Amino acid sequence: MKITSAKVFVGGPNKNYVTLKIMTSEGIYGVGDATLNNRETLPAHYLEEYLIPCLVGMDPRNSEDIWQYFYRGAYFRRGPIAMAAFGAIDMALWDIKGKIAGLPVYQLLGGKSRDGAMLYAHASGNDLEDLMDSIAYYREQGYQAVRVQCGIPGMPKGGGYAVADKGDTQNYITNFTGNGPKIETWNTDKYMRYMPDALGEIRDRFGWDMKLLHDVHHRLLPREAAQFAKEVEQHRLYWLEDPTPAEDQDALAFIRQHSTTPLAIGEVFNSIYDCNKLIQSNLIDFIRVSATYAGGITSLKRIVDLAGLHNVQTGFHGAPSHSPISMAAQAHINAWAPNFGIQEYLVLGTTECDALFPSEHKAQKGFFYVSDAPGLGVDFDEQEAGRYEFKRGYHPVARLEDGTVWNY
Ligand code: KDG
Ligand code: MG
Repeated sequence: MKITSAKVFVGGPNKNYVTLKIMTSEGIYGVGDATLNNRETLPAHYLEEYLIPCLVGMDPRNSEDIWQYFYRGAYFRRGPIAMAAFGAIDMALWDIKGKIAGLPVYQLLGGKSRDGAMLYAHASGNDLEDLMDSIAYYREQGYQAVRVQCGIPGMPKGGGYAVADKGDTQNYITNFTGNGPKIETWNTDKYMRYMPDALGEIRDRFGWDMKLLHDVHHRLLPREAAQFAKEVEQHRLYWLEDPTPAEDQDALAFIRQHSTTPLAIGEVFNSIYDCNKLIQSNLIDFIRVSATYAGGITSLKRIVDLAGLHNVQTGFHGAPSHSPISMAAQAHINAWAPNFGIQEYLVLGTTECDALFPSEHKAQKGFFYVSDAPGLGVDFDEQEAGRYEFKRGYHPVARLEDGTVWNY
């Protein structure tokens, strides 16, 4: 069995999804996702110009060897562009492997450890009341876990940390204004004064059964994050996400010394080496990597196994920054992983997205039920893809009130 050709498509409903399709001599094909949010053309070019020419003629069943060949062969290792490109190839090869075996990918990983995987939704609002309505809406839909973000009084409305993620599309294309990204203003003092009590009010309104998650989006300094984590301990968050920028991993040790609020990190990580120290030193509780940015199923499974050794649970990234193919790859790992925690969920469910990526996977009442179709269980409709073209988009950039650039 040989790989005969591969194609890359860029585009989608309100998102530039980067989709790889690998064809084989037996007529079986596999699909993978290389959507690097707001830098989408880069993994697409990497695939087209460097990787696909090497792939043609390889045996698609040797997914581990192919992963190592590209990872070590690049010489310059890691990085989100390369890892997204390798990730797409790896997902497509697992898809092919499952189709050859006639089995869903979770069976190749070790079978099911659970029926449905718990999801969390993004509840958000321009102010606290608006956020309360959003939480109530998701609770009515059956969700038992929500990420809660709201606008902060005295800060401009629509801050990315609060509401850019509202809705199902997370349409970063609209953040493109004139020559570049939208600018958002951030004020740590106002946030620190407001948010802990707001979390308390949410807890009072919705009780202890609702799992509450909160994402600081890398905005605090270590001492501020430690103080925040200590103050919100009483509200028993399911997790506090990205309290500080993850490059400074020692900051997590400092936060840990002051609080037992569970910490979730890793949506910007792209390899096991980014997670290694945090996991082995028990500095985090949830690992937030994704199949796309962290190099596919082969690489993600290694991270999950390492995490399991140290009682760290999974909480994979699931914003629509990457496509339903990546979500499907994660769904198979979620079905199997003994240390599964929770899955972020916003991707599937829009009519256009479902038409582009048809699948039998189901999100129902706050749980994700993986399809039993062979392979990843998600397809890619090339004809439908013809409706879309690449549109440049940016993440917003955050600045303090005096103009200083801050962490988005
Ligand atoms: O591309 C960046 C987004 O995926 C990110 O802003 C979403 O923080 C995020 C989250 O937790 O989903
Ligand atoms: Mg996040």
